[in-house]
Amino acid sequence: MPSTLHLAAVDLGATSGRVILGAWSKNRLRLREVHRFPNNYRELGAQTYWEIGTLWHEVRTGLRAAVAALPRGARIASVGVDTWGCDHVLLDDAGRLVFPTHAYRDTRTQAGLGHLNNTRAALERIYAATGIPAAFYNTSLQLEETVAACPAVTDLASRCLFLPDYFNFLLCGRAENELTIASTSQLLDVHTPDWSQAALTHFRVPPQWFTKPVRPGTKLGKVTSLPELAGTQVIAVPSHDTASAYDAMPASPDGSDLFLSSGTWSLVGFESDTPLLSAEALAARVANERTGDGRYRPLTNVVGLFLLEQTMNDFKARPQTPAEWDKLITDAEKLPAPAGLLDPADPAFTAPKSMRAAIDAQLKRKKAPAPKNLAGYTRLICDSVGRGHAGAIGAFERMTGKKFRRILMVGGGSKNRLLCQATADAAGIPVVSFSLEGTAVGNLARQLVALRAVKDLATFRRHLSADLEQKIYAPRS
Ligand code: LFR
Repeated sequence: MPSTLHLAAVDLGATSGRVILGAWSKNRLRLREVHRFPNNYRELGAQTYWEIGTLWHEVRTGLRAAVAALPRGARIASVGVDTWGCDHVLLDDAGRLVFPTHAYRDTRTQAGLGHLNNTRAALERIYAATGIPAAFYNTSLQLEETVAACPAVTDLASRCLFLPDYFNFLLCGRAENELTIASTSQLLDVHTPDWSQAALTHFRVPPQWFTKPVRPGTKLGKVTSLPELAGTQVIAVPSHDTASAYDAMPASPDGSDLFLSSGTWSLVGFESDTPLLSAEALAARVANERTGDGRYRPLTNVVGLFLLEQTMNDFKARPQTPAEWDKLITDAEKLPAPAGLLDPADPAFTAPKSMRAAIDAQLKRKKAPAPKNLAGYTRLICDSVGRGHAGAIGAFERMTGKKFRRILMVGGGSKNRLLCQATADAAGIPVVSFSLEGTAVGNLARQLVALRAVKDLATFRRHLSADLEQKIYAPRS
């Protein structure tokens, strides 16, 4: 094996995507972001879609940039792809797309969601079978709507691939469903690494659309579609971005850390050998998604920095540099605590035309004043999301009888000191934030283990924590 191993991580988020070149040498991982691009869903008539062709173009541009950034004579040993959860493509036998790729924020699942939520017995049965609560973005509800709205699709399509599965397929020609992304669908059996017949039947999803999921770490084959990467191995990583982010957490092995991956969504959870399937877990909307090693990651989705991202669009003012971000956060910190906080779970926040107007409407109902400027909204949003984090943590402590000692925070929000402090204050336990591209690091970590450059994930986490910068936010009473 060469003294430095070069690997590429393709990490696609709902608001931006990036390609990162990793260099592993002497038990240290160095990252270089070689390509970053904005991502957004697009409205066409009443529907919202992803621009799949654009995403694939950006993936290829990024991988070429990764090759161009290599030291002379070096090559990229492997590549892994992760994306947000739930979204998927439908293909025919020739690998052609036979249905447009909807974005999970499309409102088409609302009727199905309402129906599932109102049918107590079905809700409980599906939760017992899959460990996933009802949510508008679930693949189950999306496919149920697709088949109902367009029954002929069951003749046209022969295969359903989640987005990372599809990009792997475009890279190397092998079509597989990967376990962690499959576990976001509400169609996977919670007790086995295979599909739930009960859920597939309930949502009327043709079972032949899926194959038994492969485990993260599976080598899928060599890149065939990009001559610059000929010879590079495509590895199925924990291809759900949250699973990769959780893998990168330098957690203490005693299980006393709570994990928080903060981006568009705040994913609050922990690692566990067993799923949480009680009535309380269903009421608290705990999703038992899978970890990279096939265990469980009970977690709650709290609406996260999507609120701030969208509000910034309304103000047409987005900080561009770290100094501008610092100024916004400092201005927000100086303001008095908001009189009332937002309920981030308000369905009006799912995909509003104007987030500012949606926030103002909720405040009006609560008879609370609307902030005057972007700093005011930033303060309100960070304090509200922080309280949302604390609520999720409190529910986990009640359900498990565990007492978490630290909140480990990665992702874009871990750089936002207002949010970190608000979380520590509301939860009453310290937040440890890492300057870490968590998702890309987890993606690369699994490649290193698959290539046998690192023994296992625990070893990787040990190496990683040895050289990580961290910042601790103690709760203020
Ligand atoms: C985060 C994430 C969440 C998932 C949401 C929708 O990027 O993957 O884990 O619930 O997007 O798919």
